[in-house]
Amino acid sequence: MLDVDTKPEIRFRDPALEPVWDKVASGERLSEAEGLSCLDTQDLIGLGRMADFVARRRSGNRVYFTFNVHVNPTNVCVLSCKFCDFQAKAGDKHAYEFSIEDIVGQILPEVHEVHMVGGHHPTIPFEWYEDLIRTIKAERPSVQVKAFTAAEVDYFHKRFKLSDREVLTRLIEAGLDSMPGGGAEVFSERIRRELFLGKVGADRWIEIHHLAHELGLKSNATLLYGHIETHAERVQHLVRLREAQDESGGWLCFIPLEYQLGTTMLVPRQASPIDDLRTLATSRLMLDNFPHVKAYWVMSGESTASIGLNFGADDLDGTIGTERIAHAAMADSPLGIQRDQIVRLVRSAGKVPVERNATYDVLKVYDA
Ligand code: V47
Repeated sequence: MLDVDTKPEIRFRDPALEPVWDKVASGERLSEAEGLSCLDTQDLIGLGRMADFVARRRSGNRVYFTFNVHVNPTNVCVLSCKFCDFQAKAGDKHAYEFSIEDIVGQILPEVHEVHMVGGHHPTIPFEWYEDLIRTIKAERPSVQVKAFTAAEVDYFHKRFKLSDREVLTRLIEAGLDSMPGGGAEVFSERIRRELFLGKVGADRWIEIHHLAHELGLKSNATLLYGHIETHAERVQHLVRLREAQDESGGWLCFIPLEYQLGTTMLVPRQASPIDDLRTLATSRLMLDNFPHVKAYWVMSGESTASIGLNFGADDLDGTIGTERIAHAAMADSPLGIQRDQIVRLVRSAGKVPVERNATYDVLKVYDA
């Protein structure tokens, strides 16, 4: 185990990582150029040891997960993001809309978190979403609701002509507990124009999260990588998030999402496990003000995610139930996994599994 009080010796194959390590060990903030050195390095082991050091300095030996369920109320969406296989247009054969009853039926009473995001539906009224949260909270009182990305909040604002504050306040009054990190994609105007025109850009995404933080919600943040973005754009995304977190302190966890090719095929090949690990480790090193970094097993696969627990990640998301977004894009991970399997993955990385809820209250520590 690394001793986090003294600076352990790391023999780097890449000399560009030496000055990075000096700064990391003394708790100094890395520059954009240093972030790029991390993402570009061939010295995966050296990079991983630094990121693991930082993760241990923050979380000790602990790796967090939750007993949760992902629910996607509808895939009907007015947008046509070029990376998304999940969306459908009304009338498509694969279009669906769950009723509130269907959704509550998907939530086992004993789960701790429901993660709920969906398409930008053209006709569902705002009151339906309020009703949905209220009903979940009434029928599943011990479940925390982590729902609606900043992109959905922006859509509600435009479609229902409500201020962001009104949208968020009404959702909070209905019982919303926290916000997921989706919809951030890549904070690059070039990529937004090319891949997700019509959806929030960086400024709006951050503005909505900042307002949520002001209203007392905690939230997460994501980066969709492994498509047409450059390494420089990935690092710029991290720098922008770090600056935003300096202002509000309301983000709990950062999740790099590996683009799944599905039928959208923006690039010929999926990101490699090495790229996944480099992205995870660089995120941990750059985001010095984010409490947690998640290895999202659904998109990277279980094997890479479990190795990621030694490359800076201290969170594995959760059991998930039935995942639909990545699996619409043909992810080859299972739809959901058992608690036992998560505990096994964490232990095999030499760490201690800790069960949490959406806001990171500790529910159970799985001591040996
Ligand atoms: O915003 C869409 C992404 C996101 C694809 O907050 C795709 O704890 C890969 O944000 N390949 C939704 N990704 C998922 C998400 C998330 C997941 C887990 C945990 C949390 C959290 C948030 O999925 C979207 C978009 O960026 N997405 N299509 C695709 N083909």
